[in-house]
Amino acid sequence: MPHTTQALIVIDLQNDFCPGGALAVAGGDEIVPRVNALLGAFPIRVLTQDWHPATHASFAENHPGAAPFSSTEMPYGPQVLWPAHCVQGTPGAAFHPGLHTDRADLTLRKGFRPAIDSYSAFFENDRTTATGLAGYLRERGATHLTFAGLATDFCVAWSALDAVRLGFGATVLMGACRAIDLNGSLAQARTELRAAGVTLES
Ligand code: VGL
Ligand code: ZN
Repeated sequence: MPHTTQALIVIDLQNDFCPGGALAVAGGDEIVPRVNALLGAFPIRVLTQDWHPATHASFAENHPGAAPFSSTEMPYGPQVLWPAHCVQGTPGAAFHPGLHTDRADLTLRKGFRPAIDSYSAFFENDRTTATGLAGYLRERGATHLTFAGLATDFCVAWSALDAVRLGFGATVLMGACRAIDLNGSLAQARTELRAAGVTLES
């Protein structure tokens, strides 16, 4: 039997994605106790942190006349325009105060390039700029990745899909995630995750 080394990847469990935040995900804060328990149970533990400059191209306010949650064309393809969120150094970009961040081995920041969004923890939305996480996990010997966090249908789904493309096994703990669900994005994400061979568990 080949040996499997498990890593937990907690996606963007930050104030702006929790109730009261700038891009609040319904029930986003409810997953904190479960994620804390998971952080105590995995040998490799990574947190990701959405980390945008105020000038970020994914913010509707940086596109005169554009409404939040509308879509635009970037040089790399379609991009949803979000309310400004997770601006570097602001309270909204901080992790939820109940999250046991001290248990993490690595915090990986993403989305810091002004012109490119980064939903996935592995590649930015141009699908070619790497974050470095794959190299970190390979050097630590990780072979199977378990995902939790926010939001199911954006950063969690894109990360899990990239994990499989990169040759890792991938599981999404749906009950340890919450979704934005923009125009059917949650149902679409479930379909794509299953088709790619990602295991969906509760
Ligand atoms: C996310 C939209 C914009 C996420 C991040 O963490 O799912 N969604 N930035
Ligand atoms: Zn973002």
